[in-house]
Amino acid sequence: MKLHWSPRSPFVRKVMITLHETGLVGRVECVRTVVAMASPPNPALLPDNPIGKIPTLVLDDGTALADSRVICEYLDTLHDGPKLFPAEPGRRFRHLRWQALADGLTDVLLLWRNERIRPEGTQHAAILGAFETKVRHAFAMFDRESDELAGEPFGIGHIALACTLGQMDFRFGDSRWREGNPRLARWHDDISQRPSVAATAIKDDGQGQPEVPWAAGPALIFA
Ligand SMILES: N[C@@H](CCC(=O)N[C@@H](CS)C(=O)NCC(=O)O)C(=O)O
Repeated sequence: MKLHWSPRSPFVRKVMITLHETGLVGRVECVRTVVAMASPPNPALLPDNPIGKIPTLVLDDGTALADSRVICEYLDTLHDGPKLFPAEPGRRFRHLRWQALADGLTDVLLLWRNERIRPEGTQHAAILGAFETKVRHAFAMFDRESDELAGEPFGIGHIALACTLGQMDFRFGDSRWREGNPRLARWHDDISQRPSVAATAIKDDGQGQPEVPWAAGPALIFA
């Protein structure tokens, strides 16, 4: 199988954690595929994914699976270990709900950063304000649910949230989110020790678009 991959994508990271957890990491060839929302789509990716997003997984028969949710669920069918998408409906929908909210929050973080690094005078205050409100509320919700997260056997909900929080640290490193969300911070510290999570920490390899320094955005204190 071939994975359109980047070391700095939170959604690709979900797939990488799943590959480590399921013992399938050796079955996938990772191909560095540069994408950026505000740039022309990568022509090497379009034949496999017409909407130009990563992760995209190309199976050995040529079928291309798009979207981390679909890819992770597919990979979970290929092994006999503990399932990351549990079958029992109560547990399954707990994980799917966390995944939906965490992935949605990651989407907001990507869009928020794009808006924040636009040249001064072209940013939309209403959009910036709405993103900040959503992020604050989502962090508060996950903070309230930290005990439930810690009590639930590891699964896709945890994977998605670990990737969201990793993205927050990667792109909003000075946000001080831990100060206002101490239970979630403890949960994140614990989950970050897990070998699959530690092995897949987001890294910037400098490929593709020049990185806009974070300092270009207005100061953000999220505590
Ligand atoms: N819902 C998708 C989101 C994937 C996504 O937004 N990936 C980003 C990279 S982190 C991307 O490909 N951005 C390029 C673009 O939007 O054109 C998933 O879960 O895989």
